[in-house]
Amino acid sequence: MLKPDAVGRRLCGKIIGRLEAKGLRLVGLKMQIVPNALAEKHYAEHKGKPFYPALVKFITSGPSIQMVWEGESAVAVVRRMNGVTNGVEAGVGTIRGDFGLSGRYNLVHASDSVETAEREIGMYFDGAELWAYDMPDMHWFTN
Ligand code: FUP
Repeated sequence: MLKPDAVGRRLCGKIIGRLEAKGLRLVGLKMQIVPNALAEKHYAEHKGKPFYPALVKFITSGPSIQMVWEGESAVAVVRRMNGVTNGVEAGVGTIRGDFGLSGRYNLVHASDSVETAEREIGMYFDGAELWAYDMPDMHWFTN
C-alpha cells in the first residue's frame, strides 16, 4: 500500500518505479480512501497499542493506493525494499530510508508473510481485479 503521505507527497511514481525495476509484476492496483472499518480490520493486530488510534486516523485521512505485486520471494523482497518501520532507522536505499523521517508517516505498507498477504489481498481486492499477463523479460529475473 502507498499510504496517504506517499500520495500526498507525490512519491507514488518513484515507489512504483522501484518495484517495477526490481522485476516484480504488478497484478492489481486501486486508489481509495480506506473506510474506517476496513482500516480497523487491517490493523487489528495493533488494537490497544498507544499508536493505534493515530494509525487508523492517518490511514483513513486521504487517498491511498492498494497494490498486489508478484514475483520470486515477493513478500520478503518488498519488506526489504520498504525498510524498517521508522524512516530515521531505515537503511539508505530503502523506500522509508530514502524518503522519510517518521515512524507513523512511513509511506508504505507491505504484508509480512504470504499468509498475511493472502488475507490482506482478500480485504482489498476481488479476484476479477487481479491480472495475469506475460513479462517478456522474465528470464532476466530468474536463475
Ligand atoms: P511495518 O510492518 O513496518 O509496517 O510496521 P508495524 O506493522 O509494526 O506497524 C504498522 C504501522 O503502525 C507502521 F507502519 C506505523 C505505525 N506505528 C506507529 O505509528 N508507531 C509505532 O511505534 C509502531 C508502528
